This record gives sequence, C-alpha cells and structure tokens, in this order.
Amino acid sequence: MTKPEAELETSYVKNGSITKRTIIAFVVFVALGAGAWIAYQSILSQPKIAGNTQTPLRKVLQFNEAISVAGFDSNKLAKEYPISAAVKKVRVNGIDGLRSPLDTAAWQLNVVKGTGDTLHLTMDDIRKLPKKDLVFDFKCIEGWNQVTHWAGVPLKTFMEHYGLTSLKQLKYMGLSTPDNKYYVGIDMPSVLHPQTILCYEMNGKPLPLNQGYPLRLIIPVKYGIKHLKRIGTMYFSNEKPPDFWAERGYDYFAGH
Ligand SMILES: Nc1nc2c(c(=O)[nH]1)N[C@H]1C(S)=C(S)[C@@H](COP(=O)(O)O)O[C@H]1N2
Ligand SMILES: [Mo]
Repeated sequence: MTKPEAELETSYVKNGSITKRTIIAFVVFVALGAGAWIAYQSILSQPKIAGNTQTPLRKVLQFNEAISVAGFDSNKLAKEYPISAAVKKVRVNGIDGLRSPLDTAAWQLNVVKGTGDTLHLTMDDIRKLPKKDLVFDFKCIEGWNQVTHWAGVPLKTFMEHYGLTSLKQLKYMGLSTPDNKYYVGIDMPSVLHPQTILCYEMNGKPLPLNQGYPLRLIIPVKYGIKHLKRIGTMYFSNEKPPDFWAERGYDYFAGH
C-alpha cells in the first residue's frame, strides 16, 4: 500500500516546473495584496482637507467640481411640466434647521449686503415682486424624484429689485436657516439661472411648515440638498460658503 503513495509523491516533486510556477504565483499574489494595503493605508494617513475626505480622494472631487463649473450652461433649462402633472402628496425630506420653533410673526429675511449693511424683509415685501410658477422634476441625491409645483420670485429678479446687482460679481451666495443648523452655498451662475426662485408656495398654497414656510429656495439645476427650506439669512462671498452636505462628503456643486 505504501508504494503507490510514494510514487505519487515522486511524480509531484518530479514535475518541478509546476511547483516553481505555483511558488511564483503565490509570491506575486502576496506582493499585490501588500501593495494594495500600503496604498490604502497611505490614502488614510493623508491629511484631511475640506471636511472629512482624505487629500487624494478630495483631489478627485475637486477635479470633478472644476468640470461641473466649466460645463455649466446657464441658458440650459430644466424640463417644465403642466400643473396637472404635479403630485398632490409631496414628499418631505430633511428637517435639519427646522426643529427649532419658528416665530412666524417675527420672521424676516436678512440679506447681508456688506458689513453693517443688512436688509430686513418681510413676506409682504417679497410677495409684491413678480411671481413665477414652476413645475419640474425635483431630484434628491438619495435616488428619488417627483414632479412638483412651486411658485415665488426668481432670485435674479429679487436681486435686481433690491439693488444687489453689484453682488453678482461675487462667486457665491450663502443661505442658512434662522437657527443656522442647515446652510448651503450656491455658485453665482446657478443663483442667476432663470428657474431659480425664492419660493413661498407649493401647489398654489403657502408652503407647509416642514417644506420651508415661509420661504425656501427652489433651484432646479441642483439636487434637493441645495433647496434650503426656511431661509433666515442670505449673504454673498467670493469664498465658498459653508455647506451642510459638502461637509459630509457630497459634491459641493450638486448639479445634475
Ligand atoms: N432646512 C433644510 N432644508 C432642506 C433639507 C434639510 O434637511 N433642512 N433637506 C434638503 C433635501 S436633502 C431635500 S431632498 C429637499 C426636500 O424637500 P421637500 O421636503 O420639500 O421634499 O429639501 C432640502 N432642503
Ligand atoms: Mo435630498
């Protein structure tokens, strides 16, 4: 019985070329694995900039951002739909900055024009401006979309009416809720886009509280994260304003 086993062993050892190839394959496998591990560790050990993402990964995001800014065509309009296409039950998503109680009588829109120069506007002031209805396909970055009906004053019209024309030279607008717990930054070409509106109505009625009463942003060229609900303060800057979801790793421009 021992003889066949011994023969088997001999034939295996005899076939030296297979053994050699097996060893080489194993060494290459280990080397590749170690290489991948070292690369991964070196990305993790890079300093973090702009929030929570390591530099090499952030560089990729910055490259993508440069493409989205260069590729933005402010004349390109989002598709609009008839009012009848708008859903009646509009989904509520995201209530950061809405948890603090809202003193509806005291609410005002603070527009910071410069240091020590702030406009304080009421809803009556804003409702006096030309009103635009807009029905479009609202897209959330989480993967849902809905055709919804909104109305308000185009942001460009608003800025021109309140003498904010010189602020158009700056690169960004910042918006935040009255409690400053939700905030976004918007690039100026998107601010001035003809479908971007300071919105106070949904389905022909004042906005519900959880959808931004009394005033929110509707900006069809961007994903939902930028459509800030319950605006408290608006300001302008050449630096990127802080942005709630960009700080959590999402694309700063969030265009689509
Ligand atoms: N203040 C505030 N605005 C917000 C959010 C939020 O959490 N807080 N979420 C955003 C996100 S992610 C989406 S998809 C839309 C959803 O708007 P809706 O609730 O009216 O559907 O609101 C945006 N505006
Ligand atoms: Mo969203």
